[in-house]
Amino acid sequence: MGEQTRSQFEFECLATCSVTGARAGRFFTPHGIVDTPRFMPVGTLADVKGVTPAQLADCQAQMVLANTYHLHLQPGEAIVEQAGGLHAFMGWSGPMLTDSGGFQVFSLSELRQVSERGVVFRSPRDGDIIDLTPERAIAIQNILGADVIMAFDECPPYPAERAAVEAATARTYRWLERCMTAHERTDQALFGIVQGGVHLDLRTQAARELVALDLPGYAIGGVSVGEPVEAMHAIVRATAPLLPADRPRYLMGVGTYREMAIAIAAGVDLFDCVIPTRLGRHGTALVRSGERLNLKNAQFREDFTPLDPLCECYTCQTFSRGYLHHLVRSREILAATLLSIHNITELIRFTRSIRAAIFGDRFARDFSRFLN
Ligand code: PRF
Ligand code: ZN
Repeated sequence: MGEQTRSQFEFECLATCSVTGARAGRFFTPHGIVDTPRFMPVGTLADVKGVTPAQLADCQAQMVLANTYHLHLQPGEAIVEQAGGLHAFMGWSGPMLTDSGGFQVFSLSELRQVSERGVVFRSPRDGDIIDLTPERAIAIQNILGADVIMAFDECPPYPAERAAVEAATARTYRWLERCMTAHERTDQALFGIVQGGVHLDLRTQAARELVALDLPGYAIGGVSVGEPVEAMHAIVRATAPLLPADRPRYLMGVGTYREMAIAIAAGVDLFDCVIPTRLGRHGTALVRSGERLNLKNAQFREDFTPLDPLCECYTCQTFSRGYLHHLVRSREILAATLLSIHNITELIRFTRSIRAAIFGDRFARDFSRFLN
């Protein structure tokens, strides 16, 4: 990786916890700074479902995700390129990250054939045969133009035979080498992904091999695929500390309070998850107690207090639980928007409050209920 690219994607550690491995930092990208730890909302199809970019900014979102798999199927990267790239296409001028499609092919498509070359599958949209290789996944992400692009990986299912996990992990490494060779843009950072299933020795080995490749950032993949949460905690605790302290660490697809707090304690900086928007579309609000409020419930009909009286989001500043109950019951699309705005704000608030606690060196104490 060239000097120019490295300096464009600097990760600066500003404070560390004296008890855990938690750190507060800043990640520089060509489209702005990400203050870490931070939750990143998911905008699969170049939109965070039901939420405009202006609303996302109000939620304190800094970095937003999109998906290679979905955008390749619809509308296709050529359209995004014609629009001037993903930022211009979707109207988000801040930092962006695209996932490679590796995980989505394995979780969403049928009739897939995996070989050393890549993955061949049938488009769930129109039945077309689609061929995704490490080279192709990088070429598409180079065209989309996000600040951070992800390596094309093989995420083994859970449970799986150890031998199968070993093979997927080794293949993920070989695919990463091909991704690095294919990657052409110096204004995009390619992150490697540690696989290895629930096997800590495979995780350790994969992390060591990836670190030797000197990438600008690293992700822990292959978690939250059905394994017990304790297994995920063990994976994160064993893997994160092996990744370079001067690069961002990203735990893919995780966005629950306890799992984020534990991962931050292990030294993770970035998270993404569809939880806030998916729950929002289903009439559910996340609140800081950890409870999930089902707004459909009759108990909220005459409750004219905000979802969370302490929350600074537009929804809580403007509307009552009773009004949200009415919108959910009436199946109004505004319900999804307002609940998604609140839920995204809430998960970002959680990571921001941890960041503030790290600066005050009170993270281990103030968040001990999540860590023990
Ligand atoms: N790989 C990729 N994207 C992902 C994952 C992965 O393992 C996960 C695992 N939960 C979420 N998103 N490329
Ligand atoms: Zn709110």
